[in-house]
Amino acid sequence: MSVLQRDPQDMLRVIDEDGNPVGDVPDLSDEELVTMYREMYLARHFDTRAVSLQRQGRMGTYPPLSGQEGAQIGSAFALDEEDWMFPSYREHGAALHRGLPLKRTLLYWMGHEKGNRIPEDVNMFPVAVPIATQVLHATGAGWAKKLQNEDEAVLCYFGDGATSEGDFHEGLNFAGVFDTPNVFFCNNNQWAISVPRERQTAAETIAQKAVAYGFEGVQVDGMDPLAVYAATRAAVDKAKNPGEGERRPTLIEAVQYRFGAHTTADDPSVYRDDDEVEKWKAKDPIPRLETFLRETGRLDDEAVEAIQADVKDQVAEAIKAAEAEPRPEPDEMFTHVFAEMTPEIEAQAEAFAELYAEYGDEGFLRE
Ligand SMILES: Cc1ncc(C[n+]2csc(CCOP(=O)(O)OP(=O)(O)O)c2C)c(N)n1
Ligand SMILES: [Mg+2]
Repeated sequence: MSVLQRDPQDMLRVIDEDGNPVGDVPDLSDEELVTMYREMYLARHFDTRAVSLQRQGRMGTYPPLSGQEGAQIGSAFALDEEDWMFPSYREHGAALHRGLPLKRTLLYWMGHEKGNRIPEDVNMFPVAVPIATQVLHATGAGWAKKLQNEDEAVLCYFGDGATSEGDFHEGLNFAGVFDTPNVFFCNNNQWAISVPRERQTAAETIAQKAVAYGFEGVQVDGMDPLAVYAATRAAVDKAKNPGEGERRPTLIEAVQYRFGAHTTADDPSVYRDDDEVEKWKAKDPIPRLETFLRETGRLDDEAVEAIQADVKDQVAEAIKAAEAEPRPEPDEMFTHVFAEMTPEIEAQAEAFAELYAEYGDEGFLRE
């Protein structure tokens, strides 16, 4: 039986909160499992450095991902190279697994337009800040792949808050009707800025919404990277090669928690208790996978130390390279919106140029 053929209320789990196996460990080599751990550790370290850069005034507003590494790396791991990924604004870990250089992610959040330029050989779309809009893009891409007879799956990330948008419903409904090769991956991190999960929907789970669209929905422990991998891999396989009578799309709800603020412009202490944060920190995906790997003889002190040292160097180098880029000119924000400027954007660029000539940086930076 496929891991997808389960009740949407029956959460899939492979390792428990202490790292003990409680389900079928997916068929990954020792090397792949250690790489998964390394990338999760890298995402966490990158995140810690990025928040600290913002606090030092060396970076713009940044959305932290700590707590969500298992969901991001576990799911990205399940994609084949030719598959496509549509991120929201928090998927720095998944993007790094896909091959987006860390420097690009840093540049984007430092305000460089070129940070949003995805290398030709990386099958992912740019960051989507307007909530849930990428769901429509992903469904459209999935439909295109099907019409072109391409054997490719399209995975789309979005949050729990995004499931209240019309775009979510339209994207999933269309995917069901047209049977597109999509994997809809909901990072249910319990909060949409200050709105808690229970104010988002009266439904018991987000996974069960798939039933209304006519395809499978599965709830998975999003802080268990192996469960996330297993569910996503099954969904990717089904998207490309459905069994008799099966629909291609799947909705995965990965239940997890954002440890930090929504973005560096947010103060979560005004809307949630430390007790809640502590409760979820006990489920941290990184020590959990580490324990499993150590206890099954795949990782030891020496290997962990080597990974940690290597990751620190890699992130430090990316920061150095990003900071070495000349500051972007403010008018660059108009240049890359479309391949060619529309008349409206041209008018905005001209108005900006006049104001800039008159007031300079001072005029724009003044409080
Ligand atoms: C269409 C739209 N409405 C409102 C916002 C403002 N906004 C930014 S993030 C956010 C909350 C999103 O929560 P969720 O979907 O749970 O994702 P998370 O940030 O938790 O990863 C909102 C309302 C936006 N970016 N786009
Ligand atoms: Mg959320």
